[in-house]
Amino acid sequence: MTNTITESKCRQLRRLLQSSELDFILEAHNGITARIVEQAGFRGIWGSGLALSAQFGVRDSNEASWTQIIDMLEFMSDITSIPILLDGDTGYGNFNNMRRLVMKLEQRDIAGVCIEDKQFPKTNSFIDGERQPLADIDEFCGKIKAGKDSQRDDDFSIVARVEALIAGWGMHEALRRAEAYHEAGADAILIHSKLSHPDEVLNFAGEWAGRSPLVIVPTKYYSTPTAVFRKADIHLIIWANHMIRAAVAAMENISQQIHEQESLANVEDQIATVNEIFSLQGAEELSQAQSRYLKQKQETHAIVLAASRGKSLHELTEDRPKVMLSIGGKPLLRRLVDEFKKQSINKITVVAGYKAETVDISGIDVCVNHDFEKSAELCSLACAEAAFSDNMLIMYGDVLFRSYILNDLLHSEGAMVVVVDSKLESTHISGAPDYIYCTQQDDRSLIKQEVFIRHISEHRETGQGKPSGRWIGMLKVNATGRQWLHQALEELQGSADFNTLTVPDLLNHLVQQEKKIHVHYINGHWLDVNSLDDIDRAGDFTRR
Ligand code: SPV
Ligand code: MG
Repeated sequence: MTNTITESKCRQLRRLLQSSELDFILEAHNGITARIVEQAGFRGIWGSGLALSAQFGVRDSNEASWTQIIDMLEFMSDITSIPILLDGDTGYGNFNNMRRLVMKLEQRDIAGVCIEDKQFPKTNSFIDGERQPLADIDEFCGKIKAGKDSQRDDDFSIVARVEALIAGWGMHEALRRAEAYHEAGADAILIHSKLSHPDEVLNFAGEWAGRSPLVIVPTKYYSTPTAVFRKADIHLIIWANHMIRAAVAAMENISQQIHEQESLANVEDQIATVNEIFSLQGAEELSQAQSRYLKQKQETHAIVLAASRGKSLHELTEDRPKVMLSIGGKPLLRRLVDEFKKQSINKITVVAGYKAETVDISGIDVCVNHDFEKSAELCSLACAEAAFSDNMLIMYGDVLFRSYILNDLLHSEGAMVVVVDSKLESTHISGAPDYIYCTQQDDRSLIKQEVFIRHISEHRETGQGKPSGRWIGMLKVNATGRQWLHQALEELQGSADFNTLTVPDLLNHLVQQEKKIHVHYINGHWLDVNSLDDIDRAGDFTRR
C-alpha cells in the first residue's frame, strides 16, 4: 500500500544486515503496529514471537500455530514497504518444516527469518532459558541449509540465533555453534544474552571479529549506551517487544479509567483520534481509488415542503403540523423519509414552519420558514435554496405514493420532470387539485412519450379542453433545472405577490419563458392528506 521504495524487501533487509552502519528494527505484532513502526522511520520490523503470541493472548511456547503467525505477518507485510524479519522460533519443526516455512514467507514478501537453536516446542528465553535443551548442532545446520536451498530470492535472509549463553553453556560453545551455523550458510548470527549488562555480547562480538553480520537483542541490558554497540561492530539491534509493552501499558491505563469513571470525558484527549486510526488504515488511498475507479453516482437531495399546518384537519393539527400526523402508526413525514431511504436518498431537507419544533424525524435536516403564516410555498422553497443541488427532488410533505413512482421518476430524464396522475375520473380530490394541461394526453403505452407542461391551474380551465391530469406534488430537477429554479425564484421574489405564490405558479412562470418541463405520467397509486377523510384513506393505503 505504501510501497514507494522500489528495492525489494529482501534486498532492503540484506542491506541492513550487511551495512557497516549500525541499524535498528522494532517489534510489531499486527498490521497497525507495523504501519506505526514504519511511520516512525524504522527501516525494518521484527516479527517477534513473544509479541505475536501475546497479542493472540497465548504463551510464547509455540501455542499459536505457525500458519496463524504468518497469517498475521501477511497483514503486516501488506501494509508496509519496509522488510520484516520473522522470529521463526525453532523453524516450527525439522528441516522439512523449515523448507515450507521459507516458501510461505517468500510468498508473503517477508524478507527473512531468524531461527534459534532450541528444540520444539520452545519457550521464551527469559522464562526458562537455562533449562531448555539446545538443538543438536548438525541437525540445526541441516535446517539452515534446507532453508537456504529452498529460498527463491537470493536476498532472502536466514539469521541463526545462538542460545548457548542463555542456556549456560559458555562462550566457547557459543562461538563453536556460531561458526557451524555460519558455515552452514546463515546470513547473520544473533547472539542472545539475558544478563543486565552487555559483557557477554561484547566479548562474543570481539571474538567473532566480523566473520558475518552480528545481531543483538538488548532487552535485558537496555541501559547500555548505543554508542557501545556501534563501537563493538554490531550490525543490527532488535528492539524486541516494546510496541506490545507500550500497547499493554496504555490499554491497562485507559480501560481502568473508563471502568472507574463510567465516562469517556477524561480519556478522549489521551488516546488516538478516530481519524488517526482511519489514516493508519489507509483511508485516504481508498478514497482516491474510489474517485479513480468508481463511477460517481450523483446523490439525490430531497427538499420537502412541510411548513403548513393543514387547517382543514382542525384539532388534529393543533399541536403539530399535518406532516407529523400518524398514519397507520407512523408520522406521515417518517413514511416519506423511509421512501427516500429506500431509493438511497439520504440527504433530506425539510422546510418546516407551523410547530416546527415538533418535526423531529431522524435522518433529516430541518430549515424553518418563520414567516409561514403570511407566506406560501415559494417562500418555503426559497428558505431551502442553500441546500439546492444538481440532482434534487422537490416534494410536498403530505403525499403518500407507491415506491415505484419515485423509483421511475429518479430514472427519468429532463431538466425538470413533474409527476402527473392521468387518472382524473375516479380520483378523490381534496385540497388544491393542481390540474395540469400537457402537450399530449397520457396514451398509457409502454413506449415513453415525450410530454411537456403547458399550464397548471387550480381549476378546470374553460377552453383548454380536458386536463391531462393532476400534479402530485413531486418534481425532479437536474443541474439545468436548478439554474432555472434559482433564476425564477430571483425574478419572482421581486414581485409584490411573492408571498402568495405556489410551486405551480413557479412552473407556469418557467413555461411562459419557454422552458421545457417534462411530464412523467402515472395512473393512481398515490394520495395527499388534506382532510379527515384523507386520513382514513391514507391508513387504508398504507395497509394495502
Ligand atoms: C522475541 O521477541 O520473541 C524474541 C526475543 O525471541 S526475546 O524475547 O528477547 O527472546
Ligand atoms: Mg522469540
